[in-house]
Amino acid sequence: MAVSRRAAAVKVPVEPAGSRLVIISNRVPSPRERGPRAGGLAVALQDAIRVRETLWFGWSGETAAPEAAARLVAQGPTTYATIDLAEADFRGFYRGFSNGMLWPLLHARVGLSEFRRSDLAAYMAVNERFAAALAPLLRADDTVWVHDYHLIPLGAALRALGVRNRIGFFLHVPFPPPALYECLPQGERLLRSFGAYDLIGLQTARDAGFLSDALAACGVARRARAFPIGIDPDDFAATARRSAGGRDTRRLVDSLSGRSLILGVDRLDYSKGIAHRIRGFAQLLRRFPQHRNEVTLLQIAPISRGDVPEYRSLRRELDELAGRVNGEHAEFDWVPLRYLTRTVPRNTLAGFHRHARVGLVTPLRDGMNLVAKEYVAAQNPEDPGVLILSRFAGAAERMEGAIVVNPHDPDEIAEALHQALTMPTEERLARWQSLRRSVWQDTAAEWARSFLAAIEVPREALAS
Ligand code: ADQ
Repeated sequence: MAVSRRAAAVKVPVEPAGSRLVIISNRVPSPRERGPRAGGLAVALQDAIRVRETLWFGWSGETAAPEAAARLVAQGPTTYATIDLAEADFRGFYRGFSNGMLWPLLHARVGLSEFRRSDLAAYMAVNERFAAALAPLLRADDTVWVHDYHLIPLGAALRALGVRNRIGFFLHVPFPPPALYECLPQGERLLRSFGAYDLIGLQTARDAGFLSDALAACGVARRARAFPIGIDPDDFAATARRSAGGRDTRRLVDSLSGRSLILGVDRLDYSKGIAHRIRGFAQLLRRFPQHRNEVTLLQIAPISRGDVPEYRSLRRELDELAGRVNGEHAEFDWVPLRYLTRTVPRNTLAGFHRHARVGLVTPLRDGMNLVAKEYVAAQNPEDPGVLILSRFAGAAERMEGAIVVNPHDPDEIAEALHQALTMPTEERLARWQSLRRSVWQDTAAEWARSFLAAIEVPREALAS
């Protein structure tokens, strides 16, 4: 592994086979994280970058007085290039505009969003800094692929520096209907910056439609297209099989004493609808008392963005709600809800998924939601569990076979849970077969392949 503080010092193959892929995401996994535990984008892109020379550029995750040039670390065919952010930039760009304004807005929670002109200025400035540090590293035939809401104006900032490469953009989170998007002050400025991209991808046809409408309304001649992200289902299924026989899953199973397991797995985020889910579960216990002392809901929700105020208040709300539900329903030999804010390793989770009779995935709004796909991949084909899925997860657009619910109605969640817990085997098998087809069709590898195939066409064929 070669480590260098300067671009010029890094050795790259003189004449690469084919053009290079350049990925830009807000966070670049640190060398320690780059492995089976990395999750997220690293997993989704692993097939694309395994065989192709790749430059992966982004924020190091560190706050420090920034240097102009990126730090480079080469690992196999991939070179990771990172820059630090100044503390003030981190606050304005990341905590402020990206996570305090854009995240809630794009998840249709305008009431939670907080706009400050200084945050928007930091957001634009950091995107310009990214562009200035990246541009000298680019080669003429690189394909550039920008990821997610932190970096919407990056393409335009690169163009302003004279970069003429193919540049694509993928938004991992939803896009709201134009009437909501309009709430964003200076929102047209961001929309116009989409005009710099040769290809714009979103998770679902519905979100692509909303963004295309917003772009058309402000005169940007670009249409967004749907590229549903997925997982590596064979890999996750194999991990689940292994892990289900391991020590942690056995301990979990023993502790349930024969009760059915309902499983929720999320980052602790208000978009995931965790409080609504717990209320739905409590409603199951009230309305369908035959399940009392027969089921356990295990909710695993490690803390994320703990320095953003809304996330701290969400945590307080969930602490109180979990205590109340257990106080009301627990018996001396049964605690209905197990609520963990600690992280559980991915491999262990895979075994838990396999054992869960019900996968309960009820976000209020979600770009895709990969947990739903992981739940399906982890099941035992002879005796699969049932997926309950919010209609507001992007995953619902192509996952027939789930019980689809509106998470705003606790009674609907309760009824779906009752249906799932009492579902005859043939129906469980038929639903899972249908879900399996979709998870094995819309994989991570296929997502990356189709996006890159759509952008790596002759210039004149690129959509305008
Ligand atoms: P996230 O909001 O992070 O991602 P999601 O798709 O549900 O959401 O999960 C991404 C990965 O994180 C999955 O591999 C999942 O297993 C893992 N994960 C989630 N909760 C976990 C937990 N408690 N412990 C360990 N691992 C956990 C964003 C968008 C999503 C979109 C993805 C990918 O918000 O809508 O599906 O990007 O594009």
